[in-house]
Amino acid sequence: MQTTRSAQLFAQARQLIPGGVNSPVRACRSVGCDPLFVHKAQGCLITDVDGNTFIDLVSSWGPMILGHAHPEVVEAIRQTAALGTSFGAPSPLEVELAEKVCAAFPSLDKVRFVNSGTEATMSAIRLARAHTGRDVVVKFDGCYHGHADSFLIKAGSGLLTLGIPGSPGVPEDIVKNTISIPYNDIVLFKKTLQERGKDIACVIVEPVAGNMGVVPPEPGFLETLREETSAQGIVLIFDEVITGFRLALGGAQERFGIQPDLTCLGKIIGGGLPVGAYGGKEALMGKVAPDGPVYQAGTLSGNPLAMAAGIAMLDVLKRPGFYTELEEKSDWFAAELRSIAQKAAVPVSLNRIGSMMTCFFTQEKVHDYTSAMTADTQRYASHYRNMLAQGVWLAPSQFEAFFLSAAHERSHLDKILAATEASFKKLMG
Ligand code: HOZ
Repeated sequence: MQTTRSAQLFAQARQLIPGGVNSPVRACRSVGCDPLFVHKAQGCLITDVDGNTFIDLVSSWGPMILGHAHPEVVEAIRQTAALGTSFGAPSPLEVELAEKVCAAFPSLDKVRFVNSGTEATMSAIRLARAHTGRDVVVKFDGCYHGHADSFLIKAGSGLLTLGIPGSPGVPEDIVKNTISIPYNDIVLFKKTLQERGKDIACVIVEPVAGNMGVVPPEPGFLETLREETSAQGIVLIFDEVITGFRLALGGAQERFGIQPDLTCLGKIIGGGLPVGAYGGKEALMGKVAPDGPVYQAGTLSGNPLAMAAGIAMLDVLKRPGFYTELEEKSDWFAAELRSIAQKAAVPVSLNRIGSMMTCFFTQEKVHDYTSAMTADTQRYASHYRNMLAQGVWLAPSQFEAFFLSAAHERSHLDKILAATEASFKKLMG
């Protein structure tokens, strides 16, 4: 594969941007490659600046559930851009998207739009602290809630990939106010709340973890979080930045039938443009400025282009049969992958829920951070390179999800499966 132009751009980028990238995992270090620079993407295909085209399983880390450059989304952006790209004042599109989001998520009376998932989660915990008058945040090992200080403790995503589950620069006082416990550990969770309940402002969780690879909640886990937090007046926050509009129109909370107090959204609601959101019932959201004292603001919040892209995307997602079709396709694909792994005798543990999945290179059932860490990252790196050479674009880390979209057709999936079979043979040969 010819990668000269990407290599030139990467050399230039490294002089100008830390690590040559604007988000660490993209540097591809854990898979032993240099990044390829993207020229364009259409449907489920992504083309680099050297003209190599790949079947994309990253889907921009989640948002592209319709595939890239979906005509309805692109048209909405085009028409909106002609009217102006930012006003710093309310516009009708914000109301329309807010209506759609609140209709899809019955736990939301109101929603505030921000610019990223990180902004959503950091604003949500501020609100939870103000509401309860308590400081402590409980999170789960390997979950990732963006890069605000409170969350960079035993965090997933890039921190897990780079082996730096904490970060210098986070004040000790913040670390003291964050408790991180193993995902899916109901016993320890209950004990933590018994011991520290009166200090705890909120429990924040990815209802399906997607940043240590995909790790679904075990039966009873989310139910326990809901029961125990309610009993102690603790705010339960679902970080549905990945799962919102991915696992169902109403996200993981619809799928599991559990309503949190606050929900954080991002990715899909912006149709591929930078958006985040947090929302909940009036009792909490009524405390956000200017209705209440909890301050949070942003020049580009509710940006018209992002709102228009989000509206267009949600309108497609609402069409009958969208999620059923995606589910059936994903189910079939995961079953094929499992059977290929079995035939090739590659020890893998495939976690899937809906259209998000991770193929962990381990024999162990992956149910938390510790079991995720048993994955053979070197083997994943070889697999990544094998797949790239065959035209398949995987996440450059063992500890991320891959996402199917409406644009992945049977022919694409067959090619991915054939490439996987060849890669697995090579790994075992
Ligand atoms: N934290 C993102 C994945 N969970 C990576 C974002 C990116 O590098 O674009």
